[in-house]
Amino acid sequence: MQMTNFDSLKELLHSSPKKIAIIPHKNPDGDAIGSTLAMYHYLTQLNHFCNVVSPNDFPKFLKWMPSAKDIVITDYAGKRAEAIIHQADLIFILDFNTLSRIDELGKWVERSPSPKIMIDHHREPDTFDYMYSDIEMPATCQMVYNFMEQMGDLHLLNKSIAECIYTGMMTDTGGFRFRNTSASTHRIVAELIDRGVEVDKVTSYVNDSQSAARLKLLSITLNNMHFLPEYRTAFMFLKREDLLDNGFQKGDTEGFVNYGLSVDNYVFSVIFIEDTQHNFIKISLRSKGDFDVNEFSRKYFNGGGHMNAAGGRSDQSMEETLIYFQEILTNYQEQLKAVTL
Ligand SMILES: [Mn+2]
Repeated sequence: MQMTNFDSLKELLHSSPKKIAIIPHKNPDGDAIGSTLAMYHYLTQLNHFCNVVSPNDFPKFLKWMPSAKDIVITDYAGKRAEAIIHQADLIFILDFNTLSRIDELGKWVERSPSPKIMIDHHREPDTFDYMYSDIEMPATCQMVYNFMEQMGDLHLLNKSIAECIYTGMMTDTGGFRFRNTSASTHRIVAELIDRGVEVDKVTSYVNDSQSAARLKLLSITLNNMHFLPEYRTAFMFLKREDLLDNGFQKGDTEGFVNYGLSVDNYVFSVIFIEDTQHNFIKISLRSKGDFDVNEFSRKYFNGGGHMNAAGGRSDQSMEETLIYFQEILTNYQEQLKAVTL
């Protein structure tokens, strides 16, 4: 376990009540909301005054989570968010590792003299007062469990915490299917079920609350899918007018990119989505095996992430971007062919 300074943090958390701000990354996903709410329910039991402060809103399929309605959303309540950060004695940063990922919230955090605790599984973290960084971990939620264990507080893991941790572990591992799903992932899940998680209920809340808009957009995306068997690659795209015509809301296209990896023997999938407000294209990249999309995206699309999941962007038009992508791909034919599954 790569934790730094955690003995002094243990003392800090078990002394007098403190005001604590807990922050997920922008456009929070299941792991970001799951880990921050789990931490919230844990630290509240230690008698601290906690607030989860998100840079912006989060998708509907996470709104059922215990205390999700109490999350302070900076986009809607900037003054309140700023006051919470300003008054916080401790600041938790979960599921991200650089303050540039939370916009203006990051500036307020930077200005705060209070200790910052980062727990995250992404690469190349900035430096914080307390850090638990491990890129082998499938989800920050799994790290929150380890953190509670390290703090000697697993007896406080109640049903609410278990549901939050389970949600993050399930969503970040694609339903316990990705490579980083480990034996310890399943051991922890077993423990979470013992603490009251109803697997069918959580799965249904997360997966069966899709909007009609999302399914319409999915059908357009699949229609726009291009198959490149010689590269074992699929790519797809969504244009701004398709998004707007179908009542797109944030989060609606989450996970679409994974369909490209469901093609037999394919190892690389990319989706290009025009932003609805600004002139750029958001790119999501997924791979199987040892094809490193983090490196690919860093090199060509100003992004990054993990070995098998990364994001990026393009400031060119959709047509130019798709041509550019297919040109780059020609340099990777051998490498893509060689990926073993
Ligand atoms: Mn995560």
